[in-house]
Amino acid sequence: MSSAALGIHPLMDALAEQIRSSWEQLPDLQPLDVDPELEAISGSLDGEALFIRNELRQCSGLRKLHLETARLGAGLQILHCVFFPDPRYDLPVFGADIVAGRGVVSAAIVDLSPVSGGLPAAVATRLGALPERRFSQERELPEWGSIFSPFVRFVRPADAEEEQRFVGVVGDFLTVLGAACREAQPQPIHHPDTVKRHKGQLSYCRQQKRNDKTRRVLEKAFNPAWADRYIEELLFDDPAPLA
Ligand code: BLA
Repeated sequence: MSSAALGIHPLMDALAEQIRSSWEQLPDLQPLDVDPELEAISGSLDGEALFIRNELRQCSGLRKLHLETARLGAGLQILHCVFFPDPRYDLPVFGADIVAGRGVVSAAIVDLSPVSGGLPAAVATRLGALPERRFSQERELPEWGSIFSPFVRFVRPADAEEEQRFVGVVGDFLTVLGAACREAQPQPIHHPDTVKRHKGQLSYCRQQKRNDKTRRVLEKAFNPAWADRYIEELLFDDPAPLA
C-alpha cells in the first residue's frame, strides 16, 4: 500500500527519504544488526494499526545511525532519528524528532548536539554559515533540553511550505555532519578528550530519557517493561564502556 493510502504524513516520508539518502555521503557506511524482534513491530492499539520500523547503520566516526518511523494508534506518527558518535571522534550527536497527530505536525526538532562542552569548531562555523530559515511558530525547549546546541531548531511548522523548509534545515544539518565525518580522525581510546566525549554522550542519553512524553506513548502502546527496555536498549543505549 502507498504511504498516502496508509495516511502517512508527507513530511514523515520526505524526512525519512532525506535521512536515508544522507547515509550515502558518510564514510565507510556499514550495516548494523537490529534485533529481529524490533526491526518491524506491528500490532494494534485502540483498534488502530500500530507499526514501527527500525533501521540501523554505522560508519566511520559514528557508532550507530538509527532511524525509527512509527505509527502508534489514534493517528499519532513519529519519526525519530539519532546518529551517535564513536567517542574517539570529535563529532556531535545528530538528533531529530517529528511528531504528528491527526495530520498536524505538532513538534519538529533537529540538532547537532555537543558531547564535549561545545560543538567542534568546524561544525559550529558551518552551522553558523547556513542560510537563515524562518518559522512562524518556534517552540520552547523543555528543561532537559539543555543538551541541545545553540543551533537547535524546535518548531511547529504552520503549513506545507514550512514543512518543506524544515526538510531543508535537516538536510543542512546532515550535510554539515557528513563533512565533519569525512574529515574526522580517531583519537586513542584512553585519550582525555575521548573520555570526556564518552561522558558527554552518557549525559546526552540520560537527559533524553527524561522525556516523559516518549515513555508515556510507548507504555500505552505496549507496556511499561517493554517501553523501558526499548528506550534503554534501542532509543538511547549508552556507548560501550571504554575498556
Ligand atoms: C516531544 N516526543 C514528543 C512528544 C511525543 C513524543 C508524543 C510530544 C509532542 C509535542 O509536544 O507536540 C514521542 N518521540 C516520541 C516517541 C518516540 C519519539 C514515542 O522519538 C519513539 C521513538 N526526542 C527524541 C529525540 C529528540 C527529541 C532524538 O527522541 C531530539 C533530538 C526531542 N521530543 C523532543 C522534544 C519534545 C519531544 C524536545 C518536546 C518535549 C516537551 O515539550 O516537553
